[in-house]
Amino acid sequence: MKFNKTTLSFIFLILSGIINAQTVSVNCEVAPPYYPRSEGNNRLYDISNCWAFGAVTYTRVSSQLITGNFSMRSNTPTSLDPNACWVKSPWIKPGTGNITFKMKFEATSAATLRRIILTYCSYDPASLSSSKEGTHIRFDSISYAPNLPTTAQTLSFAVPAAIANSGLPYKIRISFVGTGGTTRYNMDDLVIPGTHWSDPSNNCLPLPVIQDADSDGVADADDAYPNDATRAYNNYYPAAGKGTLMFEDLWPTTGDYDFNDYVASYRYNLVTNATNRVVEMKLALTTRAIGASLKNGFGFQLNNIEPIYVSSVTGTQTNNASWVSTASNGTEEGQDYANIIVFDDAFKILPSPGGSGVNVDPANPYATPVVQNITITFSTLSDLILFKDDIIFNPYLIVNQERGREVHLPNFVPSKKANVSLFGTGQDATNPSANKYYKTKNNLPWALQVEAEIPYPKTKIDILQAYPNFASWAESSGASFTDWYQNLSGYRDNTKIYIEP
Ligand SMILES: [Ca+2]
Ligand SMILES: [Ca+2]
Ligand SMILES: [Ca+2]
Ligand SMILES: [Ca+2]
Repeated sequence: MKFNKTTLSFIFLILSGIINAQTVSVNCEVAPPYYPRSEGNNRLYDISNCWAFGAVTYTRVSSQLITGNFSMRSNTPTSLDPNACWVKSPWIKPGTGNITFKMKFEATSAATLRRIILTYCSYDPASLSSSKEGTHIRFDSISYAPNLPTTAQTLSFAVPAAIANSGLPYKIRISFVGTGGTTRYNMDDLVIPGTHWSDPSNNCLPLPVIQDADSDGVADADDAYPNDATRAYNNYYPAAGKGTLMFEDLWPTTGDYDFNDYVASYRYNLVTNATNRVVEMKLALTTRAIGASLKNGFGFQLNNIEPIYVSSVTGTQTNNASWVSTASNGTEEGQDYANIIVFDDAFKILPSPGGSGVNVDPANPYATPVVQNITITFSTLSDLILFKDDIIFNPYLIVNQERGREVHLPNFVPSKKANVSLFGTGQDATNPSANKYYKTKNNLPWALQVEAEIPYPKTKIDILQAYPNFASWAESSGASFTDWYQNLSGYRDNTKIYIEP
């Protein structure tokens, strides 16, 4: 199809039709069920739908009709007071566009002034009146003097921007005022863009209003991002507070087993939209201690999530390390699943203030922990949908700039770049066919993830001494002493733990 101005305006008309499909209207023609049509009954029907009339009646006198068999007719206006003679809409959630109606005068007469005044009012639950109307605010008018047209014409007034698409209920009042002479108004076919929001079964008060500023379908009260239609909820891990990650870097040998070669606090937030789709992962990683002489990197894999799901990554600091190759979307090149290398060398994140290591020996100066905020933005393509349960956070240490030497949490799979020939060497008893990874034959791990912010052993102190119940917990594969890390009597040896100031 070749687009020209006509087709474009035609398409625009269709679109505006869709956007403003809803209208609230009155044409005076309908009577309540089981009642014959008459001036009174038809008006009663419209009142039952929450229209209101002040000194305006229905008429079927042919000289007074505009369309159909019935029209509205005003009293003789005697003042310019807009509170005397009017038609008032039900509560409406106004859309955009024009309020239109047809009108004419019953006679033309000199030395008169006639004026139509449009006002709106908001819903005021604190109002003492039973209608709960706020103050009426004038937004438009049209005056006739000295000539009063006696043939029907269509008047059109824009819905004020202050109330259009606000999501809140308003009433529109059209007042018929004037001075001099006896000429009355006839009106018909009033149409207001918007949605009927009055409840006839509740005194015509507004239906409950659910505020949803960004129209994403999640009420403002439940929406963590009330002005962002692409985001709705935060989902934190851990749900409250921070967790702790601790690594031993001499894998596949157990080394001094002090679990402080890299220590970080973490919390991540999976930001989901109104349909519970994950749009973003925001990881706050706080490097607290480096009890290592090796220069270790850190990264994580999102298990089973292919790199194509990721559109961008920010907040990493890999300092152009030669072993880090990053694709344009921020994930590591050459991986089957999304891997994010957070840093290449922990000492570049938290430099040593003196002495060996950082924050593991009370004799050395303390370095204030450093927070890194990593944001992964996921693709918005419709065939790449992730829900929060799809995200499996698989953090790992990369030992001493050797890309293949990965140290993972117990029973977490290695990335594609891990050197699997190290499995089964030293004390490692990894057995992929039994889904056993990164554990000794006694099930002791080289990495820990705890859903609480806990202290770690001082340098060269075995965690089995600092946390006396750790061995029972690990060797039972987590069956006993699930609370081994708690600060309970007999659970920690505080002389063996590094106390952060
Ligand atoms: Ca009519
Ligand atoms: Ca919302
Ligand atoms: Ca939102
Ligand atoms: Ca160690």
